[in-house]
Amino acid sequence: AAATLDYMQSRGEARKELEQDKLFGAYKGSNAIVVQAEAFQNFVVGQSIGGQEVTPNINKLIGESAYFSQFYHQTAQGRTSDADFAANCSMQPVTNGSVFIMYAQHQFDCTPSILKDNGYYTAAFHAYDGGFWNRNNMYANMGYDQFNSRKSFIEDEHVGWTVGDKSFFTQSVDLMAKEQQPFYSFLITLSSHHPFTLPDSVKELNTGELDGTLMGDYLQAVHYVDAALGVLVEQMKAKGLWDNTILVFYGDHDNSIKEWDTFEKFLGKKLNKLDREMILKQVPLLVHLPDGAQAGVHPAVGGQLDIAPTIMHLLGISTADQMMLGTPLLTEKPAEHKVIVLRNGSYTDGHVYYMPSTDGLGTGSQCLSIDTGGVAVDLDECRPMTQQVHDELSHSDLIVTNDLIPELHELAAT
Ligand code: GP9
Repeated sequence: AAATLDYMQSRGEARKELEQDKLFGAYKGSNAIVVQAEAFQNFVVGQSIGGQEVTPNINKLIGESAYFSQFYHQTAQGRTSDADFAANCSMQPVTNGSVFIMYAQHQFDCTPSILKDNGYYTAAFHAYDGGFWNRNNMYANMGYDQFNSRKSFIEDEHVGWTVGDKSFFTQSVDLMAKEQQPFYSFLITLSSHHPFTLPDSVKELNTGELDGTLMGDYLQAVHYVDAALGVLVEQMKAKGLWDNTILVFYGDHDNSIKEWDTFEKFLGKKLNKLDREMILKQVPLLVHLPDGAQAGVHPAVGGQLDIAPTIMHLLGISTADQMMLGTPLLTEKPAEHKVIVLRNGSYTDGHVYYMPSTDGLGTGSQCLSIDTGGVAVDLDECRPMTQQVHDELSHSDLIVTNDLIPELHELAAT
């Protein structure tokens, strides 16, 4: 526990140093709405098919929001629940299983409880059964004041598994507008869940030669979710929430499609090993600030573990003493030597990307250059980061599986 405390305190010191930054507290007292979009991957952003934009609303939002073009999901078997845990608690999920199910009774330092301690009303919104991924129990433990699950929504427009994201967002903003401010709202979409079956009434994309393929259905689904995001923005503006709320939008994980030929047909190019990794591991991150500052493409590397520290940084809430692994992404200058660690042991600094061997013997490990499009480079290019990766994964495993945080807080207080 002492070694883990030392490591976690070093992560807190890294965030503490960044508190000198002019963006620390620049949006103090703002509301925060975080949208976790089901299977929304980065490769679709900015793309078109048959002359039609796949993500017109995101493309427009990039002009007035920070868009992180090299942002990674950090999920494993817990899929959507892993993304939620990583983004709200800034901790690596477990390799096998789901923290939400296996360790829901453990204590973590997560956004809902931290903001609640700072006067925020905190609510989660997900129009599905509250027991799925054990959310009822995990959300109570994370400190949410309210969890709006399926029973809080009218299914006036059924898309895929439940009410469509357009109506989900409209109904969620109606609920938020009645809440005390400042509030923290965490919304999980569902319309773009595999196998991406949308009713014809909501299909607005001409998928051409991909029509009838899983990729065509996926593009149709993300086009609908993008339109729903447009509805969310309009509803926020209509309720007077656009100019006093930080809006965060990110994808949770990949779309499970395995037919690489359909990716190549859509993207119009052959895909090398790095291209495939980037497609599988990158999701978009958009951060709209109340004054529209920081707009444009941010190439600095980031991951889902950085979302909670980023929100706290902007709100001026110190996380120096919180047991979190991430660092804020919106700072005057990007954090130095930042390394994004994925749960399977892959890692990147934004310039090289390390892929562990599948045989576990290290023989097939590869270090690929991102800067030169996937050229394999000497493993020594990646080695400087291995200690950071080992520390992040091993200390996180210990904290998550042993409920160390109460003990670490006690040790830190002595
Ligand atoms: C249902 C949904 C499942 O609540 O979150 O998503 P999944 O984890 O299967 O991607």
